[in-house]
Amino acid sequence: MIKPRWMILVCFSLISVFGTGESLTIKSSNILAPSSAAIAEMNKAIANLNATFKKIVAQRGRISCPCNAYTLQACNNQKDILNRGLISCGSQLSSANAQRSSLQQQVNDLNSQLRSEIAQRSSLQHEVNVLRSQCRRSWDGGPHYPIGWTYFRGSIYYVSTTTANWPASRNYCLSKGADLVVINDADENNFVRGFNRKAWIGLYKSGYAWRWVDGSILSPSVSYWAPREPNNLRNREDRVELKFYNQVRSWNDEPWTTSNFWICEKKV
Ligand code: MAN
Ligand code: CA
Repeated sequence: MIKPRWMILVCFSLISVFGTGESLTIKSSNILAPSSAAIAEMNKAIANLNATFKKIVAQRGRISCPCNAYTLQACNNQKDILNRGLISCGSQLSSANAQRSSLQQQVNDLNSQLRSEIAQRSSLQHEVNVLRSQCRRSWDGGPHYPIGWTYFRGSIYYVSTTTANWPASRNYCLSKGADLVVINDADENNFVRGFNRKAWIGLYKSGYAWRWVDGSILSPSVSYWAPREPNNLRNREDRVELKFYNQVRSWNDEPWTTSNFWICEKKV
């Protein structure tokens, strides 16, 4: 029979060591979705530790205390083992909890980074949409020209990729609703020189005058003959080519039969 005095003594010391037997509690309510896999792992580990803690507490509860002078030492030994188990379990729990808080912090940081990146992406998407609609507007509303034709000051221009005599060149332009280029001023002359081709222009001999294909007579103040041109070599030069395209005074008279590149102009 156990004497009540021993019973009280043993139970008192167990309670003083283990407290009232409450296990550590883990708060899991503040984990935000989406929680990372790492946090899920941590929660599992913490749940395991909690279970172990409870198991030890339950074990402690099952210690009967048939304590008498002979069994007290054994009882104390068991109590010490459980005590150490609880201490180690508790410290593992608190380190696991700390680790989980740090992971939670990382998840929070990543979440806020994600939110800011989502916001940034939607603002960029908006910018893309604005630019797209601007492009579409200018494409739909703005003029668009056939490939190979270049816009300059109210006309589009085409420089050939093959060569032909003057009338064949002109026919090509006419077939495109254009004509050989009529050069009205220095800027236009400079523009066509920029094609860097020895090419037919829309200027021809008409009686004693030089006439443009639009019917106008060449104005001496807007002519860009090369030095010593037109020279009507062998008395058979009746058409005009842009010959020295590297210099402002670039024109030369040539026989119509010469094979040249050519430049068309079409008003738009
Ligand atoms: C060639 C032809 C002529 C031109 C002279 C200039 O003979 O292109 O039309 O006048 O060169 O040297
Ligand atoms: Ca000449």
